Amino acid sequence: MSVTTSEHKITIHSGSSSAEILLYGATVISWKQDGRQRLFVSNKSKLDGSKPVRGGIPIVFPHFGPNPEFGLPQHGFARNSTWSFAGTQTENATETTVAFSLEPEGVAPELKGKWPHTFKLVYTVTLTKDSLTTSLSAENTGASQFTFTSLLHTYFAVENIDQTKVKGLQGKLYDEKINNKFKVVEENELVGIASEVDRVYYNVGNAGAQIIENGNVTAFLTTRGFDDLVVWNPWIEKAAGMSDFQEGGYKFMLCAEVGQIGTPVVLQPGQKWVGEQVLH
Ligand code: TA6
Repeated sequence: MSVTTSEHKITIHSGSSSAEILLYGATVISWKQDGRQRLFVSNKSKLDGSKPVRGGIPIVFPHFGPNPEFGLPQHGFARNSTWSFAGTQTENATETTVAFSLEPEGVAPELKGKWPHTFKLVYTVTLTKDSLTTSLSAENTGASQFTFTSLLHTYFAVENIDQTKVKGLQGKLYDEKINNKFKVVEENELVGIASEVDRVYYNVGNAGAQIIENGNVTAFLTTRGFDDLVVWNPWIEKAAGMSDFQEGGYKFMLCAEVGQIGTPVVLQPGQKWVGEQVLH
């Protein structure tokens, strides 16, 4: 049970587990259990703050996807900005929690002011021997309401995407723009990945989803505050087109991303929203 701080990164331990969080984007870039890395981070990813991390758990705020209205990059500014370390909240025999915060003055200089609202984000990372919980709160500290969408863009490490399925989505409605599919009912108990998949599943519920590899549950996530779940694998061509995606990396990753997308959050002045995921 320890917390180690460096100029750019916080490292926490709890039992035989560890996690590393960059101040840049408050991005979790490592989560190990007994030495086993649970998250995929491309070996060509930039970790120097020059661009969002290609892997780990990037934070998406104040909008999921492109947002021409404010001239912000895809997925907003949270993952492109250097957050402040807000200290250790818990450090005991079973869990360690560290906190990070971002307010308008902390937004990356080239993006500052583009989103014309006053806010405070607090992100906590809680590590136990068996789980990683990441929780985002967004508070409206201004004088007028604002609307946002948000998502935790978790890249799970998998042994082989060909042997990987997602369970928990049967009966849910999804959109998949790349294939011009909208409001499709997921009929499969197990969703396999055999080409590019980029789906927003709506109202998945707190029970979240499970990742099944070779018939075994190798990861599962639960959530509160995030209604939706994005499933993404860029597959061969899309991955090859990304300079920071390692050669063949698509085979060893699957994004299962809790998000609040379908019903944007509207915050009145003084109101706070919280969204959380628990990864096992
Ligand atoms: O994971 C959903 C998604 O919106 C995909 O469409 C893909 O663009 C992915 O995010 C990664 O986005 P990025 O901006 O990190 O390349």
